[in-house]
Amino acid sequence: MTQTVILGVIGSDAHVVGITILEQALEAAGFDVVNLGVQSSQEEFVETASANDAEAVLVSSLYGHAKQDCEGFHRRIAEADLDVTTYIGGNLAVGQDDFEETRAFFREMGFDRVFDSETDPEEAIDALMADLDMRTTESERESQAVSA
Ligand code: B12
Repeated sequence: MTQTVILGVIGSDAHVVGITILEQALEAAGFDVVNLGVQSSQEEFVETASANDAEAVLVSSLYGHAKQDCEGFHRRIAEADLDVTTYIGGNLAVGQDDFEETRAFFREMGFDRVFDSETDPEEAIDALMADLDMRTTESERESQAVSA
């Protein structure tokens, strides 16, 4: 079964190259990708994920305002009753930061994985395949338990 991934650049950010590369790599890996493009709002991510019954939401941010742009994002996801894996990646803080602090911040916010601007798309795809397979296995186990 094809797995659907929602991809976009959040907030007022207009850096398009990274998500274009990610979109192509994800499609080549067999994912069904809905690319929201740049300057996408939290509502657009959530509504599109819901409308497409997506398995994952991938947020990109380059211009340094990701912390502000993602505030309340996971609350909206919970309110929409979405069961999605969430990743964020790019240049997530202003200037030269300690990336481990940045990663911890976004993990605390609710993102399942946090990627820096050196990320090779294949790294994200490997992680996604592992995470989504794990989710499938868990739900398969649950339905087997129910029918047993
Ligand atoms: C090109 C560019 C622009 C172009 C964008 C053109 C366009 N439409 O795309 C223009 C000139 C418009 C621009 C504008 C600005 N820019 Co600019 N820009 C860049 C630049 C030079 C390259 C970005 C790029 O295309 N990289 C190539 C792609 C392939 O790499 P990438 O975007 O990093 O994406 C990869 C990874 O990050 C990762 N990734 C990204 N997202 C995600 C998401 C997930 C889930 C995952 C897994 C991985 C992932 O995978 C991608 C593929 O490998 C960078 C500097 C740099 N070297 O990165 C600055 C940079 C991003 N820009 C910066 C800034 C500050 C701005 C402006 C605010 C400047 C200003 N004062 O106006 C504006 C913002 C405008 C806006 N509204 O967004 C800063 C951000 C600083 C920060 N975060 O602290 C940077 C880092 C430059 C710098 N060193 O200061 N910019």
